[in-house]
Amino acid sequence: MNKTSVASKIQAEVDLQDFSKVSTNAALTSDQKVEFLRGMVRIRRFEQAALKYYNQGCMGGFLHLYIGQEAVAVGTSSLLHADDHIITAYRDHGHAIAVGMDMKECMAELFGKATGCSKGKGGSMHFFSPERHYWGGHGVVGGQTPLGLGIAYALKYKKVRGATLCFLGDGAVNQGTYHESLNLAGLWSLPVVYIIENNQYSMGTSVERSSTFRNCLAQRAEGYGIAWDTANGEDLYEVRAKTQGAIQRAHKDCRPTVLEVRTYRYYGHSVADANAKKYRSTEEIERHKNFHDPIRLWSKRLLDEAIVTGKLIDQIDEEAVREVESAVQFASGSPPPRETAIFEDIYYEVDHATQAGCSGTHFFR
Ligand SMILES: Cc1ncc(C[n+]2csc(CCOP(=O)(O)OP(=O)(O)O)c2C)c(N)n1
Repeated sequence: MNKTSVASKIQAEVDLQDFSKVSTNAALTSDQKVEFLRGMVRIRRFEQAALKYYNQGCMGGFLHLYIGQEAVAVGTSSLLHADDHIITAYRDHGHAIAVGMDMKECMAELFGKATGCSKGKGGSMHFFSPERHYWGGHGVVGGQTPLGLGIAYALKYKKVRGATLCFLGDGAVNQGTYHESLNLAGLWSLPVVYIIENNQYSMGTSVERSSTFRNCLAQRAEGYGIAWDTANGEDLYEVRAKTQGAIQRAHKDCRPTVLEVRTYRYYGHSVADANAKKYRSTEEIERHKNFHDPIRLWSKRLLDEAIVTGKLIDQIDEEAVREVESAVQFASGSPPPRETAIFEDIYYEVDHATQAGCSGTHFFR
């Protein structure tokens, strides 16, 4: 091989790595790229305010922050089509805002108010918006994985060309329910995309201490006959390119995918996790903040591409801060749920005394 062809091979490899040139990204307009920045900044500002008011005692329950992972929610949800669905775990604020939920209804939910997206009865871990195909916010680790499978099953059953994006953490990949879901997703060929947000820790346990397949969790999908891939969660272009491939597989071939996105959370597992620095060093956290922050990196990219100015970045930030402030005002001024609301929005079935029931045959056969 002569020198020129080696150089062109290297160049080709470099191009392959440049996800800005993948068609899904190449088609982006400048306005869309700026919107992604706005999307990530809005999530971060929302959560910074959530932390402040949680510490002031304005919220009950837990608060799990998504700060550091914003490119995953914004990148993946920017690709959703009208018939696609999304479901996640308890670290759910970022996905909710990314799918277009109003910050006011989200903040009111954190404040436990009747105007919240779950009428103030769900709290931080249970944001829902069925009209936006956002199926929550689930507190049981891995509990959302069979539910996501069920949504994908419904799409196929109803012959709707859609995909379900089901997010889970690196700790949830060791739950039996996830493996049962993967088995059925592969066996029944369902249009589901399992997105593992590998933020490297499940509570205080690092992924190295809790999982086999240490360098790659997604590879386990092979055993279930499912396609898999990995993405760098600090790079919006890469997240989008890889997610796009998975969504296409769901839409065109009705096949599942497992996509592992490497990311990082800056705060503890929840706000209650005051010992976050016991299981990871300050240097590690600072390194991520300084060199791998998705908002910083995206801002720099847009500056380099001359799509934004420093002034515009500041303006986007100020607007987000103002939006959050008015969401806090709305939430604190809203009424709590009525006492009787505790008996509402509960699913139950009455076991009718029918002949079938009496004969011992299951009524819902
Ligand atoms: C079935 C079940 N077991 C244990 C818990 C307690 N728990 C809550 S979060 C969590 C860690 C999950 O970590 P991971 O899936 O990596 O998600 P991350 O917090 O990193 O987003 C555990 C063990 C739970 N909520 N549900």
